[in-house]
Amino acid sequence: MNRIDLRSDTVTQPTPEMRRAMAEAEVGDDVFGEDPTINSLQELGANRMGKEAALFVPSGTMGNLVAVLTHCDRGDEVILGNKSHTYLFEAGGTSALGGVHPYSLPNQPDGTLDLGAIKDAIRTNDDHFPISKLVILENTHNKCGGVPISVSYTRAVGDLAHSFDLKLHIDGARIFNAAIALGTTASSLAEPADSITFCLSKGLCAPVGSLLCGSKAFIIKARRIRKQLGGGMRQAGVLAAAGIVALYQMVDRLKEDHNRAITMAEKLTAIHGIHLDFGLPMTNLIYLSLTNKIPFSAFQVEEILIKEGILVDVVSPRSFRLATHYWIGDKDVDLVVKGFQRVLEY
Ligand code: TLP
Repeated sequence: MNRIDLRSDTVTQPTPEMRRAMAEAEVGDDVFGEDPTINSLQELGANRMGKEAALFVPSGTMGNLVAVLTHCDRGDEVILGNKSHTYLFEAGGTSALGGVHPYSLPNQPDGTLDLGAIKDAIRTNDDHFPISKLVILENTHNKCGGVPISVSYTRAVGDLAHSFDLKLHIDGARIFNAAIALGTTASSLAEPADSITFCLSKGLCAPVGSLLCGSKAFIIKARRIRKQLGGGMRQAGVLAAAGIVALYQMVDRLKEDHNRAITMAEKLTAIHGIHLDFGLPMTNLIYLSLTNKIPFSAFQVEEILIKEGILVDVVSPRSFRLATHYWIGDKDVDLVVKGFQRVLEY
């Protein structure tokens, strides 16, 4: 790769080991449950999350959608954060396709939802109301700066939800980043949840796919819903093979992405006119804004950086998100800092 692509960790390309494993993968028809590589990946993924079973889905978005449609019927309600990916960036799929009503609560700066607000949002039994069925948490929380959500908070939400007969789903697209940042395991973060989605195709570098994990009964139902959505794949073991490599080889090294994000953020914040929106990053996502001393918009800065081969994600007219990942090395960190310096310290 000769450009420095910080737009997302979704841009990561498969490693040489993944490409080899893909070429050599044993495959079968997964709609018949006969793809041995998918079956191995599902077993491995379920194991990593401490759940009974898992389902390979093409994307994190489909994983979350299948989870909501498995937990909820039409007219039910899901309680979730107003900055969550499911609420903001999944094209309203849960309401469009499932008739599931969203009850959004403000995400706190640390990515959490206030426990009292969750309790207040749970509906009483009244014909006027939708039926509260599900709470969704996101870990790490993308729009709250990639912040990891603790085991104790997750447990408190799980206990609250379960005491009212609701379920808890975690959008754990970056759950391994959270686990590494908190010095814990993904399975302890997933333990209070009835279901969790995690992505293989972000920091873990696999080209495609996510796993939805939960109880055996939940996954049997989820499998039928994936089929309804057209997500039943055939010889997709070629994709799952990369996911297996991802789980064995790419998890522990996420620490390097976090360290590079901190270094990059420290150097960027020393540049006149840059403000870190959430302080130093705790994982691999850096959010930064231009102070009002800078006469350019984020779009103008983006355009100049593109000419230098640096790609950033503009998230508002004055701010950016930069994601570090496997394909961003120490030299790239320096080049990015120099790029911003050249543009802003003109
Ligand atoms: N997030 C993407 C964009 O859609 C914003 C990104 O670049 O970060 N949950 C979370 C927390 C996510 O950040 C994403 C992707 C998803 C789910 C959806 O995953 P995919 O892209 O596989 O559908």
